[in-house]
Amino acid sequence: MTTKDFIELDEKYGAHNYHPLPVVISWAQGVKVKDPEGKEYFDFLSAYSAVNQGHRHPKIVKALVDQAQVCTLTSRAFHNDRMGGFLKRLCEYTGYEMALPMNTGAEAVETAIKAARRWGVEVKGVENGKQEIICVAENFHGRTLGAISMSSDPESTVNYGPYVPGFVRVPYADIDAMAKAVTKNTVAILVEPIQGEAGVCVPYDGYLRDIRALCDKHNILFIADEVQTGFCRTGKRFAWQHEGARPDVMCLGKALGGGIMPVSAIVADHKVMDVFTPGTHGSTFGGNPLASAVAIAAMDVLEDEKLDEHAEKLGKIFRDEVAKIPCKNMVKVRGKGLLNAVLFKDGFEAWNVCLALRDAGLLAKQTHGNIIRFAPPLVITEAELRQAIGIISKVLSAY
Ligand code: IF1
Repeated sequence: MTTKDFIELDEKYGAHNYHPLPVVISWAQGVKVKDPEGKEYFDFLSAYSAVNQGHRHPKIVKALVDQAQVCTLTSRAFHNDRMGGFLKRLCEYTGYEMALPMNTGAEAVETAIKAARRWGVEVKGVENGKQEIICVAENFHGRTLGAISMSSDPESTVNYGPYVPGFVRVPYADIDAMAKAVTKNTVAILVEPIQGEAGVCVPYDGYLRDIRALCDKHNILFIADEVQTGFCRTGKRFAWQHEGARPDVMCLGKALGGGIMPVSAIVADHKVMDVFTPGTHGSTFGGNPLASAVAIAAMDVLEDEKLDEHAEKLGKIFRDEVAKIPCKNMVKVRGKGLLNAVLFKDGFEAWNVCLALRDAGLLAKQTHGNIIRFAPPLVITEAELRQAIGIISKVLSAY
């Protein structure tokens, strides 16, 4: 079967809830992918940062295969001999006391919302049903009803009402608006340290520290959605570390599964996590032995290969070099570590650039029409990065 045949199959039998770039990936290794015709591409999306460790990292594949031959799923009705080691590793890696494992990023966000609402009643003393969570405009926290009820994006919310109440949305990176939105019923403030879907929006330096201070002042939980920014993507293990503003709860996902399994979690200290008691939350697949084994290997790779420092160093090279490209429609390149985006003039059709990049051997995806996100696997070498920048330069110069 050819690329055309595979795309037709998707179109015919799959719900049309996506508009993917017309390319089919049938093989992947490290920073490279191939289509059914054998054409090779640099992967500059990394499954939205779920493949930070590179495609099919041998250590993570080995962990998967070894565990698959022993025990894969138990449910939480019984203990298994892998989950505890995974949660201990995750707590040590993140610097939190406890973790609650789920599967997808959206579930981690839901878990954090539930934790905050319960904490609000049981610890802060807010009346049940009155809890408020402050979120910010142009957020992206997933596709569940809870997550889209925070969203300001018409595409992901239209006709899905009634929405979940209890969210108060304020403008992005506006600490005064955030402070004004605080009431006695505010239980949490939820933000992405760098907004991904919004087009890799980096807030002013000090934004997270300001949120931390606001939360401390009013006894509010600071929840950071690090699903996309976490696990070395921005040049630190977690993006909040750029500002030293430690959240009370982190939502984690994507690269926690090493590009192989959906694995997510929230981490927090006892004071929050102890609100969960038997029967109050859970998931059939959360903490399963296969996911646990994979996640341990995923964190080992990030640490052993120092992918935080590597992302920091290569990100600087990327932004410096791309900023030099003579492209008259390019406004700027922004980002942190290896989470970057090129912003084009208003009304510019970045989709066409993505098609041209594809033809030139590099896969990237536009967001908001005029922004292209560039986020290669963090295992990319400097030589590979420079080669990829060459492709980007050649294509962008023509626009
Ligand atoms: C899609 C974006 C990225 C996330 C943050 C939670 C989740 C995500 C900060 C939910 C998911 C996705 C999902 C994917 C596109 C993608 C995305 F463009 F929409 F914003 F990465 F940039 N918090 N991000 O970024 O995680 O439940 O999907 O595991 O098509 O929905 P999930």
